[in-house]
Amino acid sequence: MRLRSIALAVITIFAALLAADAAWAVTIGFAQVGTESDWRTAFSADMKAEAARRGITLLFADADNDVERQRTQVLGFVAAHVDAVVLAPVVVTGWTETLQKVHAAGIPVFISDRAVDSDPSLFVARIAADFNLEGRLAGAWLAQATLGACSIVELQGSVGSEPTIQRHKGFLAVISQFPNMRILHSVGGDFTNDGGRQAMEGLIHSTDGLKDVCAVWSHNDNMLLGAIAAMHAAGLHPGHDQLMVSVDGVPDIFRAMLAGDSSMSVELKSDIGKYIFDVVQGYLGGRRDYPKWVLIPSALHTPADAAAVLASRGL
Ligand code: GZL
Repeated sequence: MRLRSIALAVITIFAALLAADAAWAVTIGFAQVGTESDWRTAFSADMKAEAARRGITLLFADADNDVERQRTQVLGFVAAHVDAVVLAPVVVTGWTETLQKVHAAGIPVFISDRAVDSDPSLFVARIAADFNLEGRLAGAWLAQATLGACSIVELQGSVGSEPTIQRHKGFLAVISQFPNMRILHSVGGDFTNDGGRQAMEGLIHSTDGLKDVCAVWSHNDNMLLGAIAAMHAAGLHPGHDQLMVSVDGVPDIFRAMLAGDSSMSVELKSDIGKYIFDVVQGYLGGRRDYPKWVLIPSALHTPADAAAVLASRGL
């Protein structure tokens, strides 16, 4: 009996050491889009902090919004023999050959945040919010706020990225149900403050000071914050003469709400490292029942809860 107890104890300790070693020794390559927005910066910081909390060795690559560079960085992870690749792809297209090479190397790929149009067999799962829903929520909020009558200018994110494609589609799907709601002009702003400011400067010029424009719909907060600066510089009154609607829920958009410059933002959670690493480590530990899309929820915020949201974040 005593021998049996000793054997059981040795097996238990060995299993625990193996598990600890597996958790400690995991090396993950994370291919990030860039530093184009406050949301992106927050997402990167969360991934690094969560990896550190879990004892994961995180190889972090910033593509600076350049998909060619990002493809090279992903192949660099293969050469480094990482245990897994997490990819936040700059754009949707052009990933199949790269993902086939990662797959051939026997390294699992997890798509985070944005999306790829490659065969889903080339990645384990995508952990991301529903960008089409974000567009629909923004469209529905605007429809109820304007009783279904509003001429809109749209600030579009990076061309070819999943959030740009789906937020536009979702927004249009809702407002097209209202005969008196229309997008007058769509201008690209690449998800940055400067991009939004420059786009708005052009729109102010081409619409004679946003005459007849009832609302600005922006694919992210940073472009809207840039647009707000341009409108103030032109002596216009964002949030008063035009409703100002966007996505992300970054701290400065809640401050803009409290200043009366922003009307609504659909929050995109940036602290998603825990969800991503749960899936990655679960898969490396043997779990095989993950859905192809692990959905992250979105919430809608207005000036009514802006102060509470900032307080809840200790800001
Ligand atoms: C969406 C994310 C978008 C953010 C922008 O998940 O990819 O990219 O909405 C960021 O702020 O640039």
